[in-house]
Amino acid sequence: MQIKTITTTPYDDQKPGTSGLRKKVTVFQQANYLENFVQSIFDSLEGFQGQSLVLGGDGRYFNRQAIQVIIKMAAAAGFGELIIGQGGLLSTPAASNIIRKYTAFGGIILSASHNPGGPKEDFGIKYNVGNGGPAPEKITNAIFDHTTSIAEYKIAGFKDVDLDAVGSMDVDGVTVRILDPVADYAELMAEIFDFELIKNSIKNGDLSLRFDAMHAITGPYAKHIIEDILGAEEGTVLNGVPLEDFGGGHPDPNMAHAKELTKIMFSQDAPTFGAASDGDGDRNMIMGDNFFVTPSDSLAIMAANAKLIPAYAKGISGVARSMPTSQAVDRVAQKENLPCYETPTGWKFFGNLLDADRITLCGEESFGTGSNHVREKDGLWAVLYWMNMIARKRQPVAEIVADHWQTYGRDIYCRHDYEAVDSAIANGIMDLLRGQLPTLAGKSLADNTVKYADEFSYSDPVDNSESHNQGIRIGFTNGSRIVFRLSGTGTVGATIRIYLEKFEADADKHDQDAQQALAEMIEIAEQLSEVKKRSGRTAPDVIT
Ligand code: VG1
Ligand code: CO
Repeated sequence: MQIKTITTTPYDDQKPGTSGLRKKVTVFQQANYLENFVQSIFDSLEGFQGQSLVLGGDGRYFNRQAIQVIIKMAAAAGFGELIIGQGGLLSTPAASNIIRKYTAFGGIILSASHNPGGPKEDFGIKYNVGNGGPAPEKITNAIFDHTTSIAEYKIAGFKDVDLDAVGSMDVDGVTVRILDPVADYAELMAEIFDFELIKNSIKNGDLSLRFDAMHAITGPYAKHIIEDILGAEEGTVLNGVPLEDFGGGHPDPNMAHAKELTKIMFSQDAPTFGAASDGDGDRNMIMGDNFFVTPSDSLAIMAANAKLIPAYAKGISGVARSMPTSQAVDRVAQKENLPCYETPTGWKFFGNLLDADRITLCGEESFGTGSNHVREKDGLWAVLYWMNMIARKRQPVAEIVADHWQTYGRDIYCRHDYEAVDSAIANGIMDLLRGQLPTLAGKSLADNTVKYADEFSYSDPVDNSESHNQGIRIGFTNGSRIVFRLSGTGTVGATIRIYLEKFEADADKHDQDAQQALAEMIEIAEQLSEVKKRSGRTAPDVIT
């Protein structure tokens, strides 16, 4: 194999965020930008000579070009085999599954997830380790260190590889294996869920549904599983053709961005079940007939009903949620006597807990839910979980949720995002909050007394690694809570996220609108942070 060594100079902005390195496509198109980062990944790893590397992405603009570069660099670095999704496509959970199933050394996933795509929009890259999950901070920090001093990279001299023909080929001594991106994933789903039951529910009309793939990666997965295997009629999957720019939309499955689905689900003749997934297929939104399920409630309801799903029928070992996720799942864990962990935002923090079998299910408020079947959150899996649950319970979604609240109480929840705020202003807001933390405990704000006010730190119970500055949280004696964080996935300025929640035990008050029920918390949040005042905004950009 002819290997070229190319001299390069460092870029100073290659620090991976919550989920890999995300930048504008134009940033990635700068000379050696992608190459520097990829070489830095390889330089941070040891023992991969002759091993397999999984490669795939969500199909957004720049996916194909990037994959060709990575193939040649991985070959030059000494990987023995490259396992690639046909057309360079793999959903994030499917990539995780393939890493595990074929015992690959790791994988590189190309995606900026829910961020828009296209020549002027976002691209992203992240490294996943051998358990199939996102690299832990120890590795992402090492990658960043390498990017700051990189002086050269190595790349093989062979021609571009044909990504479209399934099969194995030898390219200058490296095996390149192109896989059907859907087959292994569909097989895994069939092992987890009761497909016969779901199929019958669809057939007899108990379960009618729409799935919005948002012109992103889950299109082919959902079409194959929901339409071909489970027999839902053609057209059940909306926007099922992946496009490089997601049709100009924002592939984020929430009511603000999945407009077509939301309109259908809030219409007079809505189906019984509606769902959507994001750019790379790891997020999910769950809806019923004229009803929206918050991701935090969804996680709690899934945990409470795990025994209805074949793969979890024997019980689950524990649950985990990211810190800003509502405490709804904690109530289920308490009742069922299960361990419950609170981790920083980002899926990489669940990996050790899943590997050690301390938890089986986990989730985040940001429309992410998953289990020990892979090491990423999994959008379609969550959708199939709900379909299996509905088929067993034979109840409308709204009733399943109301029953759950009746048993556990309702954690009324919402998140306000202020996007593309000037970074200096956003940092000023966080500093203002930080400065107040020592004085807040015991204080009364409106009718609420502050119980604690701190900045969240996490100590991983499996490997004892520490993560600091993971969000500012203010808890009240009545169980209400406000959390403030800066996003680690945005690419323009800073995004401020405010997470608000309030516990309501009284079933007569469960039917409230979240914004109204949380009005007092929203006001306290502004009083403490001055987000509107300092950013000059009158309202959040997105409310979920
Ligand atoms: C956001 C979410 C976080 C999620 C991350 C990756 O991060 O809040 O919960 O894990 O996106 O999701 P941040 O730092 O912007 O708040 V995905 O579907 O974009 O890979
Ligand atoms: Co995603």
